[in-house]
Amino acid sequence: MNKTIIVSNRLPLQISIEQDQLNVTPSVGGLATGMKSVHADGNGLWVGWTGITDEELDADLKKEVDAKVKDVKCKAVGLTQDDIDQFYLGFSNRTLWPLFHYFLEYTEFEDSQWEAYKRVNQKFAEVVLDTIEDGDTVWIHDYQLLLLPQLIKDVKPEVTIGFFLHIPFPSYEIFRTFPWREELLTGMLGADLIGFHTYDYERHFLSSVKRILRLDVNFNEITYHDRIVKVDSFPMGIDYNKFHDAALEHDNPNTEISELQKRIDTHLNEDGDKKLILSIDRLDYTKGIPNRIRAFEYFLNKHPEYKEKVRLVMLAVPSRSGVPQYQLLKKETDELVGRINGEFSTVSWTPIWYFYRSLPFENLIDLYTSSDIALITPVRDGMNLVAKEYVATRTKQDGVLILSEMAGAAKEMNEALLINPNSFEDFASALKKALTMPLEEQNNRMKILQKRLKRYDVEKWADEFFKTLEATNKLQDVVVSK
Ligand code: GDG
Repeated sequence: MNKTIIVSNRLPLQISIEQDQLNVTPSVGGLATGMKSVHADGNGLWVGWTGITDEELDADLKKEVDAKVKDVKCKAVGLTQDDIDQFYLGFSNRTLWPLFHYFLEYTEFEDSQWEAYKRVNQKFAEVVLDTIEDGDTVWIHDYQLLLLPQLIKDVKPEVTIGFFLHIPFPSYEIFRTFPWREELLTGMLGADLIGFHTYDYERHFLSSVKRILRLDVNFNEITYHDRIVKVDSFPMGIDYNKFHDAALEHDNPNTEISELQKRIDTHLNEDGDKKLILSIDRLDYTKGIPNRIRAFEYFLNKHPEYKEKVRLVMLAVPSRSGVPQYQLLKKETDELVGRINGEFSTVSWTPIWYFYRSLPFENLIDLYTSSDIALITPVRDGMNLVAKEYVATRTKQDGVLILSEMAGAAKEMNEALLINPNSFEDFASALKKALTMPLEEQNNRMKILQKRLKRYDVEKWADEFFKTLEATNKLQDVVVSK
């Protein structure tokens, strides 16, 4: 029986070792939900890193990890601390991440890190090749594994390979600066289907393939050696029902009220017309956090009548703190929040509530359901699922989403207030518009957004990708038999 193998940098598991006791718990992120049906399928397997380096495991513990991981239909790729430093914190997050998000000034081109990237992609290939057979299907995820499709295809031409990129693919003018551009593109072209969140990323990729590799591109099909590689866009959805149902449960008077919710309620009750503006992101320079804080300051100065009437609740989730730019961003954010709170606070009001931590899912729902406005303003973002989650939790169809044009999600969310995240004027007028928007208009916009997100949820996304992958496979049969 043929099987499907999912490959991502991290396995959808949390593994911890406490007092020599090994605990393995599945993590319930969006990707794991989308992959559920594929993975749960009789012969599904997920390949990736466990989050524990080889150095942390002696032979016995490694055996135990492998066994427990196998129980949940996963297979571990062993990575050393040096791999993590060079491949993950290094090439993936200091080269590919900034370059693909148009942060050329942060992009490092280091030969040694490129070597590590190739070495680790090879490690992933070896684990996959160890279990794969002709007729199997592989679905590879994201920018850490761009070389993996070709590494598998070279050895096993009879397997079907799909690749999905979760971040933007930059324009040709940016991509051409990359020293190993041919290798990276040919690495991706090992796949039979390459998926992006938006049509723009797709067309940027096709343009680089045409101009750098000089290959024939016919609409969205690339002729590469004797194969056809299909390229398409699949905007990733969320687990809509999970968020919507959690919000309904939150509204249920019998549900226990969290400490966070009590604090929020106190704030709202102090003065009936206080409004909450929410922002949630990983603390990443692509998310536009300092600019958002400055724009909020600009708004308070431009519209002083909103002082003491609005509060920005900002959740910044710690991320990649081993990379210097992220440490600098943390410092900048702390200073900005401190300065603005120092400048504007009164005895009864702090303009910004700032949380630098990850919150449990229930608290995320507290924040989504309590906020009148979501202010999601990345300077560049592949998709942005937070924007979609906010919409899914608005069970009364009220609330306003202000969304950056630079997020992939903006392409499907025209009913949000779309802004250029570099314009303080755009911020201020969108905030004013959101704060004064009649309920009926909020309802009308929310209804359309919800309908769309409910229909195209994360399972549908995975389904569409898979169906297209299967069809691509049939297309190959036609090409081969011609
Ligand atoms: C990459 C791309 C693309 C956040 N804080 C907490 C928490 N979260 C959850 C959110 C959401 C997820 O994390 C963040 O997803 P995003 O899509 O917003 O952003 P990235 O992490 O940058 O993801 C992005 C995505 O991949 C998928 O392709 O959309 O463009 O950059 O689901 O809910 N969850 C919990 N506590 C938190 O404090 N439990």
